Amino acid sequence: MQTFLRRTALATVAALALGATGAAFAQDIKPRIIRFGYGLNEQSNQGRASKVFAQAVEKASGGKMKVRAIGASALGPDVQMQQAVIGGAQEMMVGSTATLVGITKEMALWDTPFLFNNVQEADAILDGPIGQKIMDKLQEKGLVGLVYWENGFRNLTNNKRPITKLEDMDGIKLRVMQNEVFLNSFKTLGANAIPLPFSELFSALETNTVDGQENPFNTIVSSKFYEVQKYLSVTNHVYSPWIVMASKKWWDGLSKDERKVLLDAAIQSRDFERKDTREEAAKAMADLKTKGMQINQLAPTEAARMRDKLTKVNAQVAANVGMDLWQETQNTLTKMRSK
Ligand code: TK8
Repeated sequence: MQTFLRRTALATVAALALGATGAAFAQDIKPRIIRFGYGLNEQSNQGRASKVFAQAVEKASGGKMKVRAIGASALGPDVQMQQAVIGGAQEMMVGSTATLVGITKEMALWDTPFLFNNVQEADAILDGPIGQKIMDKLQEKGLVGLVYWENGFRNLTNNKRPITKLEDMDGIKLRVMQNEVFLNSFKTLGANAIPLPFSELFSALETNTVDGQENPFNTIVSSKFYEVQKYLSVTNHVYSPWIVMASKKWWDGLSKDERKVLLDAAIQSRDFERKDTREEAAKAMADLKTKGMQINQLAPTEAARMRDKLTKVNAQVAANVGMDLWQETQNTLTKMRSK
């Protein structure tokens, strides 16, 4: 902040000395710096796509806009970054939609267990009118949603036993995201669900504060959970998006051109990210097996039993997001599936 003020003051003095207008001059010498925070490591799908976003912004703006992508929760875990972005202390971030539910209740739609059967369904709904409608709801809360990235289908890891049936969940101390739907889902399945920020997860696993966690293959690889987890059970129990967001306070002060640069770059990063994530996920199981994890696939009959148990969670989601939105989503999915 100090250096920022000093630099601005210097630029103004220099601009006056040269007879240029302060604003035009400042823009010439001082690129707009955009702090873009994320939670995972630099060596992750999230880190790679953040870099793609930063490069695209820099290129399209001719260097006038510079994105500082800051990973590994160095700017704080998702919940803290969301508050900083709302307040304008941080310009942008990418993070979970699950931790946004306290801000925009409609985001809970994405937490519905077994909502999507495959990534094609996820892309179609997220990038279609339903995804847009939910994203637009953020604006009244001080956030501007740009695009959804793929976090992915979540799977369970733990140190107690392979999860082969519903009953295996019994009493497992399972870290969940800070989100009511996840908390209730896993309580309903019999686990001892404990909400924790992602940034505290590795050490919680390492110290046996929790027995397990659930995240997509990619994150189990990039966050090295295989070092502290023995069993991986492929459940695909829910598809999680990430969302790229900007501070509305800050966004409102940008020019039309600057906004277009950011939105175009966000779309470019999204397309890269989904492809990269899917390629990595396809190789991840073999990779994790080599790294010593014991992997099992949840049988469809057991997935069905879990799904049955979770219908009351679905009712809670429907009530949270509103019946109209819930019904519109179910109808759209039904139509897609009948094709
Ligand atoms: C990273 C998180 C992570 C999410 C979680 O900041 O918390 O488990 O899946 O990707 O957003």
